[in-house]
Amino acid sequence: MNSNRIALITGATSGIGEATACILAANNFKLILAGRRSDRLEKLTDELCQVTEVISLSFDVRDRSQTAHSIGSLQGEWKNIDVLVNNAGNAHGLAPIQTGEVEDWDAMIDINVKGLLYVSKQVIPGMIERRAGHIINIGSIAGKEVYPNGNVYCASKSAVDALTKGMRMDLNPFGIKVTGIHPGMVETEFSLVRFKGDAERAKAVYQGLTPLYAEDIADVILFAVTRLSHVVIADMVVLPTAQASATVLKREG
Ligand code: NDP
Ligand code: 8X3
Repeated sequence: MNSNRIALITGATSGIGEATACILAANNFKLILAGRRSDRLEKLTDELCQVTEVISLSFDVRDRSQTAHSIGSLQGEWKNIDVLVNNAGNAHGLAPIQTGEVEDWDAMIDINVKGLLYVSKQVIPGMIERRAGHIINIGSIAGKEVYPNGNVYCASKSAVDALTKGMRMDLNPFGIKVTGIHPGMVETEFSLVRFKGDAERAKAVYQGLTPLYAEDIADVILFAVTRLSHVVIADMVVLPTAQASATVLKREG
């Protein structure tokens, strides 16, 4: 079922994307790794080449023509993407709407929403032609619930949730599976990016509780992409045990 399928993973240079690359490689997927940081892409490609066939594409999902050019440059069998993991994304800032930075808003809408659309636009036609494929969109608990100061990030992930449902409907005639995976708190570079490199503030997010780790979400992604062909995991919210909702957390100490 999972032998030699080709998966394109965006945001493969760290966190959930990198962990997903590792687990899919170990499960016989061939990989196309994407992200902006080419040094990390090269390093991961070298590592995973020992396990499976891997190529990488370095592009910024905010740039529509770069995205089209990069994915359009795939040759031969690499054009036949079976699984697309739309994972690239981040939060930028955590501020009330009245003081939020417009640059942060642009980044979140451009990467989390428009970037996901630009990548999907390149991959969907081949899936339609082959009447097969699986798109995994990484949303967030923030797309299911709004929390104070989360405003635009929550809106961007709410858009991912809506797009996931819309894709599932529109691609239904072609036998294409669409899955939304919505993690709660996962300890990655996410908070470091959100707080613009402030390591102390980022560390405090996970203080006093056991968060999810990138491998936990990768595990769920593997589960979703290895169901039988008549089964689609439509939607999953995955939280650490210490988290009951976007705002209810059990911290020790
Ligand atoms: P990381 O910061 O570790 O990873 C983010 C990835 O996105 C990086 O590989 C980065 O690669 C890529 N990326 C960011 N901007 C761009 C861009 N403009 N073009 C191309 N790639 C880009 O965070 P996570 O692994 O935690 O995040 C992965 C996804 O999971 C995101 O969509 C995030 O919103 C979501 N999520 C995370 C949660 C968490 O608590 N960590 C919870 C819920 C959802 P590069 O910089 O090399 O381009
Ligand atoms: C990341 C989880 O709660 O920080 O999407 O928004 S949260």
